[in-house]
Amino acid sequence: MTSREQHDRMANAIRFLSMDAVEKANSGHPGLPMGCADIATVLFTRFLKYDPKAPHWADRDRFILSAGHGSMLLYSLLHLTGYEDMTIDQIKHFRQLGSKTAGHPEYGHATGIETTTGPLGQGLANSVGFALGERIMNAAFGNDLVDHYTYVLAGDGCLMEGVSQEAIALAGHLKLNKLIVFWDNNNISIDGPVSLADNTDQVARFQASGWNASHIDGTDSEAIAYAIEAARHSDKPTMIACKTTIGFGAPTKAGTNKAHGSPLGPDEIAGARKFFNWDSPPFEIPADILDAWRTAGKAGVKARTDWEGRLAKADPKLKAEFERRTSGKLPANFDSVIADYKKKLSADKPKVATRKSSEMALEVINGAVPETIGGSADLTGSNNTKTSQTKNITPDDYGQRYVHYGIREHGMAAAINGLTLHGGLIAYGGTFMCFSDYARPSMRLASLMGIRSIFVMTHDSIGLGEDGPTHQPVEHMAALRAIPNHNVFRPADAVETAECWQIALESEKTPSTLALTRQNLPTVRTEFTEKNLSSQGAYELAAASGEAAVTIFATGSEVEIALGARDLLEKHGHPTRVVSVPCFELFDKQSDAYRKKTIGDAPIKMAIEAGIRQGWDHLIGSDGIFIGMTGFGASGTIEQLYPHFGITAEAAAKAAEARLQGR
Ligand SMILES: Cc1ncc(C[n+]2csc(CCOP(=O)(O)OP(=O)(O)O)c2C)c(N)n1
Repeated sequence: MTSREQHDRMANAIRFLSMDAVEKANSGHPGLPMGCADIATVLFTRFLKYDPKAPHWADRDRFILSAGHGSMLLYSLLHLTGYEDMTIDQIKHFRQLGSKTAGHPEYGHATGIETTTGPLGQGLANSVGFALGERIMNAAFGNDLVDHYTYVLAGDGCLMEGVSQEAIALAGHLKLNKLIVFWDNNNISIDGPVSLADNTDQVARFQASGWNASHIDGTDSEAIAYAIEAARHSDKPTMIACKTTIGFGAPTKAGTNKAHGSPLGPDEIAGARKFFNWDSPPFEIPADILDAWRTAGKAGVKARTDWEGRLAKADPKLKAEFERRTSGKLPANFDSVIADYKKKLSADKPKVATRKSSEMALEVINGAVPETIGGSADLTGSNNTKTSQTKNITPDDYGQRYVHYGIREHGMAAAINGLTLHGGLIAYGGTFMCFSDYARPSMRLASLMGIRSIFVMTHDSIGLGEDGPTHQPVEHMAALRAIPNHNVFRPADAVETAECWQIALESEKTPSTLALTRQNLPTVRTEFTEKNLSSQGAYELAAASGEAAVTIFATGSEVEIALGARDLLEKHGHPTRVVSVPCFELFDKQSDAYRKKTIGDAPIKMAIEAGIRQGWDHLIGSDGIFIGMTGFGASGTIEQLYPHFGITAEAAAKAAEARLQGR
């Protein structure tokens, strides 16, 4: 049992590492680590199940620093508890180029960082996915293999962000009782006191969303321990409102916004050294305190080795499946399942919307890949995200595979990231493409983290018809393509849809968005190919009858229009080829030779996509012809809208011919 004095000195080690690292970097946020050091010390020395020597241990408790600006709190903990890659040198190089100690915690930089945080609210919203993932994996593999908590430290900023409401409502609804959130209740944000902008009774708010919530003194180690103990035995998620002081110990800046986000300066730091009676120089931890921390960091070894013993003794099939799923590898027969399915599609030639093609592909995928977890933000029937295998996950049955996320696109995307990061699961969720804007902050983070989150975005153009311009994406393809490391797919038919799903599932380090139509489309890939042609990003779908005068590039629903335009142009004696472009990002990754060959050297290059032109010039050149949208859409039938906006085979052929004649 740690004495109060020992606890205090251990907490002070966090405080000094943090304030000294910020000082050396001449940038960063000392206030949060200084205020929350007691909470972190109690958690990491008395409750958290972890082993720094086995940081990827599947059944570890997760700790998520949602208030990512307080990154030095996490880095200090990782160093003190003995994570090998978090050396004192890394701490000294806080925020420097090439260090693991980035300004905000970044997933993949150092072990022990469970998710990237910094955009406030994201970590809290991810944690719903982590906690749900734990319950789903527990239902699949039992208490012996999966039984852990998800702890979160969130600040005022996290709780003010809208996504937090989506997250806490979902967690409360799903009764994720192993989710425990500490709120750093310090009444300070950047502009000053929180009361400048907010007077919410946070405890009442969480309680109203189905949580346990109570106030404690966030510097009282016994109160913290008592609250955690109670939370661990609760049948609801728990929020512990911890009264703290930002920059605790800094003589004049404590309790003020001056301690939030800039170095404290030598005088304040000297004052803090006096206040805490801490005479070690910067980056030196007294040997007995470092020892105590390292001992705490070893406390989980027994739990980890016991767990390994249970895994070794588990039924061999269960063990193999657990290991496969947590390694992120797909079942061995996955590729052949998709190839067989593609063969069938090329023979059947269905004429269905790609959202329906997606459902058909998912029916096959969900049958072969038991770790997929589907969902939708209240548009299940429109997004076609549910299949025969995916029944509803409820608080009484986590052993199912479908999440009704409610009308919470942002919360859904963040939870998908959390499910993905938890491990053992492949999560996808749907909404209307236009509302990808509502999910975008989490989609961007999926890309930054390099994880396999999958976003299903249906109703991908004016083709959705009468719902009108509020619902018609126009700039969304361009906007999503602008996110680095994000595969944005717009498949043209059922075969391409199956191929795009295959790539999405196989892309372990890149999230995917599938842009899917509401309107029916013919099968254009009528000849079976074993090879996944969509994986090249773009490929020649129809060759010209002679030396090509025109190349038409198109995506999704406009591939049919491109083929129609080709027919007209060929009839008029202009050899024309059509290139289907299901994914810009993947095409950009092809060899120069392949790109050159696919773009070709036809004198007229044209692109057809029912969205804005932005991004297309790199295929058609700035003098290429673009058939698409130049502004918002309109309400009307699909039969009216395409001609109204000039997106037809006739209009495309006419534009090409006009250009040919002008030559
Ligand atoms: C989405 C988002 N908006 C704005 C910011 C910039 N920002 C960083 S910290 C912060 C204030 C947070 O206040 P609080 O959570 O109370 O943290 P504390 O001051 O207690 O450290 C803001 C606005 C951000 N990181 N993320």
